[in-house]
Amino acid sequence: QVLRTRTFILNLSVRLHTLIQSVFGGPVARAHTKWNTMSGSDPAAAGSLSEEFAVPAHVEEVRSLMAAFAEQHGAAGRMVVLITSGGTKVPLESRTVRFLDNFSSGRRGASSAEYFLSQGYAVIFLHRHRSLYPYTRLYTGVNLLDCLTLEGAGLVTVDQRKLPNITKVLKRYQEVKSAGLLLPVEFSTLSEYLHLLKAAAQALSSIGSKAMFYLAAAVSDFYIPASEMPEHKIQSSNGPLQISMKMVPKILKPLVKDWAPKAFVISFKLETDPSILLERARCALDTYNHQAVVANVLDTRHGYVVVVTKDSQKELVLTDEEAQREVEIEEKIVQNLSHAHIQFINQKG
Ligand code: 9Z3
Repeated sequence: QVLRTRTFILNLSVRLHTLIQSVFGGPVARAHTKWNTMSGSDPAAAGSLSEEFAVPAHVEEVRSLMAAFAEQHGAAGRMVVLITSGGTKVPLESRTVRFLDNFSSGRRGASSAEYFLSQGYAVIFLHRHRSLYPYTRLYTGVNLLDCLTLEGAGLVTVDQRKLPNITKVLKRYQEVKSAGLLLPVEFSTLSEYLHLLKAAAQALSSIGSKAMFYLAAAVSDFYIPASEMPEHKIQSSNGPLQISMKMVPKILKPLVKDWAPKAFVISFKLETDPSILLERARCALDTYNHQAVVANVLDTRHGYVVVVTKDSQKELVLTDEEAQREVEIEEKIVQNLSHAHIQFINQKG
């Protein structure tokens, strides 16, 4: 199958880490990939995950952190949401110079995390390394050094006019951090994403219906198995590149059926052609049997989504007036879903 570049961005460069994220960002569980040599198992079977996809070296450590987080907040009567956010990276070479990326800035996941925290949830934020992060996302367009003045003798002052609402945002960020309500976990590659999501599902199984999965990450449907991947950088002197990719196993199936059968699970469906969106969303719901699909079109995702469930279809729209007041559609999505989650818990117990 020849690679179609329509839904991917071929990313040849490593993105720069923004200074502001390193200053404000909290401690993060970082995934380091250890490549195994793997071959020929059935990718459709979720049991074969470790055979086809390299296991991140510290998955067990992250699993324990997530399990302790879920237990602690579950015991305190809190609901816990696992948010996935950002795009997955699919390497083309083992010693990776080039990779395929799925489009996602991480804005939806990062802003949703803030609204879930406001609704009283504890949040596990499984996000792509260097994608947008709760609270710091509000300052991504700002060069931090332009906001600071060196006053001498180790004293630095901040120009608050250049960091809108910084006092309020910082206060909220520190409240969330000191209450231990946000657990950030990072992924970069598709393999890391798949293994960490499986570990999260197992870690959250102890709190049953109090767990929500909010799967906003943009996940590749295609990958190159490590056994078929060249070790070294592909040489352009060999002529034009043709890549054959395999289908990624549908992780939602075992997640809903085996790993977290009592949880409230929400997936996102992204299309560029609006005419097939709802049919694709319904198809996902029928296939995976989870609770809801949030359907969106790439160009209009900031102002319009449809929450599709087995027996309902709810359009969420930002009016011009709301957009002007900088209301975010994620506030409406989170309100809708947290309400549905409470009903779900009341029914299931
Ligand atoms: C989404 O559809 C998200 O809403 C976006 C958010 C990625 C569009 P941003 O991060 O964008 O705010 O820039 N996520 C799911 C995308 C996805 O990969 N879905 C798969 C599919 O549509 C699996 S259900 O087939």
